[in-house]
Amino acid sequence: MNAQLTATGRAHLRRALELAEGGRGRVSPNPLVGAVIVRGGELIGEGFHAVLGGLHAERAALEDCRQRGEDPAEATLYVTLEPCAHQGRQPSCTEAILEAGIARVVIASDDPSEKASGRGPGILRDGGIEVEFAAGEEAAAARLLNQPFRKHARTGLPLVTLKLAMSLDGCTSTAPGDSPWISSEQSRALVHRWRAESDAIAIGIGTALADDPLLTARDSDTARQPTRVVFDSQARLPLDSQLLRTLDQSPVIVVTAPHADSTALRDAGAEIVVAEGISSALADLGRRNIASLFLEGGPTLAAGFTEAGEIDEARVFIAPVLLGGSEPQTVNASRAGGGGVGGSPPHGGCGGQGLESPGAASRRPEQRAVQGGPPTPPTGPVRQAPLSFGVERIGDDTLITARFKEW
Ligand code: AOF
Ligand code: ZN
Repeated sequence: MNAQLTATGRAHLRRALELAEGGRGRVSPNPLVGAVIVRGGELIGEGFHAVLGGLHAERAALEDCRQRGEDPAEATLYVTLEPCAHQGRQPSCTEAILEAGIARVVIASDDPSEKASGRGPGILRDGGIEVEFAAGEEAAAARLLNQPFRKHARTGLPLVTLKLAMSLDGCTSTAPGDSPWISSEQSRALVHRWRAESDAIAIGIGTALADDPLLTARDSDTARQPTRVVFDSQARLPLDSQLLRTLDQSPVIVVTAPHADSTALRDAGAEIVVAEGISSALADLGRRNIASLFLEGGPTLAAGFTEAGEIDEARVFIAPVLLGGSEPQTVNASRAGGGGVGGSPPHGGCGGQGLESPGAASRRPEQRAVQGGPPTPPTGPVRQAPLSFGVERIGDDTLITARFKEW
């Protein structure tokens, strides 16, 4: 049942949502969850899921209650995700809620995973607890909080977020000899935070060859490094690349085509995913518990994912500079790069290969990049309108975020 909550009830849920943020970058593939316990209008306990394998939010809030010397009996529990009913890394939360004598549970979002999907709320109701699902803004915020978890639970695939930085004239890379950066320092800091919040970062082989990037998260708050993924159909990633030399920092997955000989890469310590295309690569990454994939590979990789219909979110920085140039240019991993699954050479995203013709670009990205000629004309619908989007200033840059799917 969807509840019409009072303003106070909604405020408690908003506090629970705020608490849930404390687990960002620390609990994947599990969800971000926050909970507060209220009795007689007074908040007597709060908690969140802080670390993968640690206490679930509900138990953390009950524990907080006890530490404050409060009794949760007859209280209301506000929680951002439906309580679990299974024994996993942690014991079931429904059991703890029943044992504590909680009278009412207000839930902001459902849990679409197979082991959940309403079981917990059902058990609570059977146990005589009043259970309500919130509607409206707080419910929407709770679902948005866990898009990677929700998509992974529903489809087995990671949530894909595309990141690009471009100049006012649509370039996604700078000329040789110029500073390699397009976006401002503040934007780059934000990108490092996003890397730290992602399970994996992907680039194409073109970028890997041109830039020899590290792809680690250099954010002071980084709890764990993302897995690095290279789409490299021919298994050309150099054995002395920075990626393979830093396997002690985080794993490297190389996605190759079925015919490629990846023995040397495997011997060097890379994990190999053999995939026919982007969708099958995503399915494999999902099976490895990668619930979020951050694309940093530039226009060609972006075009491949767009054509496959696999972009869930885009975050694009526009910097107030002109970069010019109509020739393919060198690329830097954190700004641009080439290489879909097919493994194309890098290009600069300018001179007819840039973002001004995304429809054409997404038709046959590999062929386009390999041939280097003008884009092939569109042969079908390619335009994807976002479900929602926002615009903000980051340093000197403009950041456009757009959501194409909601899970
Ligand atoms: C969490 N934190 O606060 C809640 C979760 O086996 P486990 O312990 O890893 O359980 C993970 C599942 O538990 C998760 O997929 C979700 O369905 C449910 N609820 N999980 O990690 C929490 N409330
Ligand atoms: Zn739980």
